[in-house]
Amino acid sequence: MKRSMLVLALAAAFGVLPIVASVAQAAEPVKIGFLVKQPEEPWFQDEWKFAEQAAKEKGFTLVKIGAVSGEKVMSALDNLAAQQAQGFIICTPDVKLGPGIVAKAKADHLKMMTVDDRLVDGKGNPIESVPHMGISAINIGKQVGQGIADEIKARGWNPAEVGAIKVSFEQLPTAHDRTQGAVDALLASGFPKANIIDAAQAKTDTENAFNAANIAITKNPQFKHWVAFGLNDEAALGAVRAAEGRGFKADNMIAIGIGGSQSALNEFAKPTPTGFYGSILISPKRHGYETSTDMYTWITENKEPPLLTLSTGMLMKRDNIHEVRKEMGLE
Ligand code: FCA
Repeated sequence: MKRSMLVLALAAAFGVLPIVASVAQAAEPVKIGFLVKQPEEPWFQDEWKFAEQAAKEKGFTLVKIGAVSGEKVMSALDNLAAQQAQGFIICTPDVKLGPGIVAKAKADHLKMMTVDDRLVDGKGNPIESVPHMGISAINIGKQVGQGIADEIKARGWNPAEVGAIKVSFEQLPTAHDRTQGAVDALLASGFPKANIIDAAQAKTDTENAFNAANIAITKNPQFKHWVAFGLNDEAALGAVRAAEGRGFKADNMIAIGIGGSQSALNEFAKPTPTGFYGSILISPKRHGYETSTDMYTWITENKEPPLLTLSTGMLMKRDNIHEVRKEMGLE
């Protein structure tokens, strides 16, 4: 403090104030955008919450933006540039926007990082030059499939009488990989391939999963029990609600989601168990806090984040919520 006053006094005395002013400008306040494709989804609210925590700790401004379409993304980036932001983190509404987003970020002089959904180029290959934090989708999918297979066994169900609803969203690579992992684990456990029913959802929310699962159940009256999985908790919940509507309650339904945020916790908090048996808890803390901190370090120290980070998950059920949340650093 004293020293800076001395510098100012000397500067004033020697008439070099303009130089001091430009040095001060060099340490501009840091502003980082955090764009998410589905702001109403609890997972993304958690990511924002942890990004806010990083902002408070490091002293930067976080600009939270719900970017539900390509147009919104593009105008948000111009807006961020106009507000003198230096970088952003994005979970894009469509991974195929990849080349357009990269070009826009460059034109707007914004550093960029992706989270959850990795951008693809014109050929559908991941854009590897953009630092990304995602989940190890195949492995987490396998945890889903294994959890379901174990529970089928524990209940003594005959797999021939069990239908599996695969709520799919093939246009998103991480969704493809997650459900593929679940299928792989189910098949490895001896589950019949013919009993896996594809239920394609039009959007990754509960309502669209409900519609897709409802058709799958109606078309397959031969099954006595059902299991279900999809890319997130919303997908699994949609299938659970559809099954309930057809009379398949907790005794006859085993669904495991992915996420473990408020959608799953609300379901577990219901006094009577539902068909939503479990969720693979993934880390909104790493995805929100770590990405924002990485971006801050990139801006302030010019240290680029690792190009690819994949986070892991743990099976959370009604009876181990607190253990698992503690283990993942959430409690
Ligand atoms: C995707 C899904 C989200 C969440 C995230 C980690 O973006 O759509 O629900 O699972 O990956």
